[in-house]
Amino acid sequence: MINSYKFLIFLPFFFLSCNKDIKNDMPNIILIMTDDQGWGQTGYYDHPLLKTPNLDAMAENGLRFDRFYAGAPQCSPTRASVLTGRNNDRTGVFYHGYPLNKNEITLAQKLKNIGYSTGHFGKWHLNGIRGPGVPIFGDDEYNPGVFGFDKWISTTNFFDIDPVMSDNGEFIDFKGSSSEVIVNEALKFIDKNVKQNKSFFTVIWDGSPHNPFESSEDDKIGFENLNKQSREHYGEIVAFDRSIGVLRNKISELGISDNTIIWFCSDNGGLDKISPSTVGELKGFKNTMWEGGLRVPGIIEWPKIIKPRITKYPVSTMDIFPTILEIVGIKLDENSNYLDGESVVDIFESNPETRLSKIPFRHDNRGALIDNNIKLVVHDIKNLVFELYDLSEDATESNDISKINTDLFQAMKNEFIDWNETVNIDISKMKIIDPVHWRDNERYSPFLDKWINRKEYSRYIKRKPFSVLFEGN
Ligand SMILES: [Ca+2]
Repeated sequence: MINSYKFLIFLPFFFLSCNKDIKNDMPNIILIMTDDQGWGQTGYYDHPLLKTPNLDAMAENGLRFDRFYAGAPQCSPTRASVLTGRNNDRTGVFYHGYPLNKNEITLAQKLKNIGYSTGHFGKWHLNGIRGPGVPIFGDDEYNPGVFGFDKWISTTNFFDIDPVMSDNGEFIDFKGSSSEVIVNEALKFIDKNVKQNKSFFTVIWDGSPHNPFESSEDDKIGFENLNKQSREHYGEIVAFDRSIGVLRNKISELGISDNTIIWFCSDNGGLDKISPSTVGELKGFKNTMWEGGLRVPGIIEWPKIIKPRITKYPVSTMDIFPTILEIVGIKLDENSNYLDGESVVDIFESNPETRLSKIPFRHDNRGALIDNNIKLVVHDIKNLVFELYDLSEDATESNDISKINTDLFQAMKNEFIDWNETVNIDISKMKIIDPVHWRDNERYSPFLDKWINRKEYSRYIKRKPFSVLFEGN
């Protein structure tokens, strides 16, 4: 056990040291993430109804990942994996709403340390608060500022039309579609940094197309024959796509496109009960370890380095942290936290056949381990219930090959069990903080009268303050 843990520890550093020549003079970096957009929900995958001209243009101008994985099949856990390069359970974010452990070192902190201006815009969901998004207090001990963001206009969770958001602690009522609001605010931040000749790191975490589903009449054109919730949900993706156009146009207008990295993905797989299917032909939906729960749209655009291409190389949100550190020349050392992801800088300019390290997942007592086309699915970690699939021949995960590939199955199981033990060790060292709903947090009491008529809040405010039975994630 100890030996394998050591091996795992040193693996990422080996890969980080491989590629030196791509090191760049502090490119601008923009990370964009949608909330609950499934793998099948883009125009570039020939969706039967949805058109996403702006995502399509981005894909045509960048590297399109056809096997991009959210670090977990759920929102907060994946967000933790983006900021840390680590499996969510290691960071204390076991389920939606859990706060990010304060011992984590985030990408924002790393980039701020070398002179980047850092900003977060939109859904945060790493501060231990559940329920539909409310603005975050300036002295919240888990706010984006605590984790390295200089500027933040953020909510605790998803947000919709005319959101109330927190501008570094000041509560502000905004007007307009949620995607438009955060992109416009992010662009003010970007514009200011460009004028000051400062490199920026901008995180835009959208609240669309998460429920409640609500979109404008214009954005629902073409979806007339869908049921109401599908129509509104798809309309939200149209609005999000338009915001991508606004963002890319402004970046171009500012003359910084060439050396600006824009990395887009979704935070978990698509939703069931929406039609047409949110996951294309994949199996499973959000909250499952099937491909439909984990695989999401992903694109990176960086004209200076990346020539337009499509890749089937498997990449996950846990790779974002080490990839960006390599790009900006930050080295990890023995005091760094163990990473579950690795730098994928190599695939920007070449097309490796296989990925050397495996991609591990663990969430809610379930897991997965992906070794290129081979996928171990862990249905129950405590009771060791495993299956094995070959995605190259079985994209819908219908044919469990564990009984006919017993050696491979055993090796994958052993590797998962060893890795899982390293996560248990990290968890045993931390203080676990359970999330609470804002309705049950007395700091929000003074705002309840003012917010009682807001559609997204009213049903929570009208009930008595005790733990809710249902909230989104
Ligand atoms: Ca989500």
